[in-house]
Amino acid sequence: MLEKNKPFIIDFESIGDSQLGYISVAEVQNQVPFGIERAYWTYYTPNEVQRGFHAHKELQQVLVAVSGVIKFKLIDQNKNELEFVIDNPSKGLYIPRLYWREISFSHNAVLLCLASQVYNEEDYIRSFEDFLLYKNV
Ligand code: T46
Repeated sequence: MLEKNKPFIIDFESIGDSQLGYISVAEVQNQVPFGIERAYWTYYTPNEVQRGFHAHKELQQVLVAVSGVIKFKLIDQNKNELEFVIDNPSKGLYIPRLYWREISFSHNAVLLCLASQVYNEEDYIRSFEDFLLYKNV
């Protein structure tokens, strides 16, 4: 059973070789610990810009740096900080619900997000103070 309370790095299988290139696959239950309702991706984020600065009340995600290097600072409601770097398309980062995230990108980064729910602005907590006070029910 995959642990769903803490962020972790997923090592996707790389099928192929350096002469042909590779395929990696994300399947629900094998690598992704939720049903995927939606996929979206961000790109062309300038080097000096950080994204995120929010938490999700319910949304779980697996994030893949399809290209480039992406750095995450994740903070839980007890203010514990974790840092992750995804720098290879064969790796993913699982983020459970209720983690504040701050994200920086290399110039060529494309961030693919596999999400457990459809987009809902009501699911966002965009103030860090509100995040710390949010009652996890
Ligand atoms: C996350 C990190 C890793 C939409 O209109 N539709 C959508 O489907 C989405 C995802 C966003 N938006 C709007 C909402 C905001 O006005 O696009 C704007 C930027 O979205 P967001 O604040 O979610 O962007 P990021 O890059 O800070 O966060 C994204 C994911 O959306 C978010 O869930 O955790 O990547």
